[in-house]
Amino acid sequence: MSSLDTLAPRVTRIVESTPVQDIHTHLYDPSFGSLLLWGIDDQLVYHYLVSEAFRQMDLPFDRFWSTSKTEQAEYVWNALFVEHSPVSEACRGVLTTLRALGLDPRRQDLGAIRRWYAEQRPEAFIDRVLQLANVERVFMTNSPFDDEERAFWKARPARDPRFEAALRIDPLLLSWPESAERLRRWGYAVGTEASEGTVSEVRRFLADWTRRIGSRYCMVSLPPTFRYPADTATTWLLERAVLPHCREFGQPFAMMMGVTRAVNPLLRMAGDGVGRSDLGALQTLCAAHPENRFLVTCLARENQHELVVLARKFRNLHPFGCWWFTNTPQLIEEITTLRLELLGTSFTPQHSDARVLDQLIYKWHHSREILADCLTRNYARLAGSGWEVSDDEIRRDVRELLGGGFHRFCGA
Ligand code: FIX
Ligand code: ZN
Repeated sequence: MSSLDTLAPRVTRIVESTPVQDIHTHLYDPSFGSLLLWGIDDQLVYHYLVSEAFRQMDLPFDRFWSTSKTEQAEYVWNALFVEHSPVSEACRGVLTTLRALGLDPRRQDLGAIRRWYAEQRPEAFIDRVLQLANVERVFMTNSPFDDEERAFWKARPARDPRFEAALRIDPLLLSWPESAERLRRWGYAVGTEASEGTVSEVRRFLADWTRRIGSRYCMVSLPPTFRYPADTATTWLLERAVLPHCREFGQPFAMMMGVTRAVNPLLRMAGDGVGRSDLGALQTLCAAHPENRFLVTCLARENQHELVVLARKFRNLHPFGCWWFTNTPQLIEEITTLRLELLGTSFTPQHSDARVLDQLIYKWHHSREILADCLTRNYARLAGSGWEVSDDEIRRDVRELLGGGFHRFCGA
């Protein structure tokens, strides 16, 4: 048998056994207690599923929101798993997760699954999930503007080294006058205009939080209307505070581009939508700030090709992940193939965006399967040109894609 006949299983084995650094999630260090979500009900009320469930239910929005989490989970379960086949990616995710945990929703009803979860000890469960997902490190999304989270940080929690911090600053960049007010309340002497004093106080705020939480990078999500440069607070805050801050701390700035918040506010967190971003803004940022490094993901499928082409032009740009509405098998395959063909291995194909610990299992199981397929296809083409890859070379490439490249880009 030639090594080509065994290529697919070799690649699959290596992709499955290589631990991943999950570079963007909404999970929390276990010491944050109730902020770290896990269990069947939290999986079922995941906003991806809630928006799908509403399409199948007549229930008024406020009736749904007025019920407890347990009842909401039952509504979702009935609408998406009992009354219809759970074919969507988010539904299948719940099934992949349960199966990996040894549960069978075809035989065990929701009550039985809940009873199984009630018997799990959190510490052991966290270890088990990380092991099943083969996740080595989880990057959190940490917002000083979130009152609940801020209170935890102020209490100086003992940290779990598997959970890394990342500083989220959407309100700072996107709702400046209101955020200025909050910064003032927290003891930072900022005005609303771009004076020297205000800029240096915003930098002090960023530095304080970066140190307090041990943040590894700074990040924002941006609407499709984002323009740069523009006559906006976002532009001067970026140029004079955020980008200099990232340079001072030697950290990348992550931009998640293309989300329109609250397209349907009745859906609450499930109500955000997508729009095509102006990547001319990103091009200008990369060109004008060569000393800064930009980690970028785009929500719109229509932006993916342009993002990859820009990354060929600017080595201070590192594309990452198949974000949210692009985190579906067909699009992951398309985007990952596009990136491999135009960037080689110099990108990070996926992040999980998990909000519930258990989701790490399905997000990584599904993504690893597709990554292995894409790599196998590319390596087979290489073999056709006379270059057969060795296991060591595959291992090196996969390590790079599952976190090594990200670390180097971060300057670690
Ligand atoms: O802005 C973000 O980080 C998004 O990932 C979230 O806002 C979004 O709700 C989400 O969970 C997407 O996967
Ligand atoms: Zn996210």
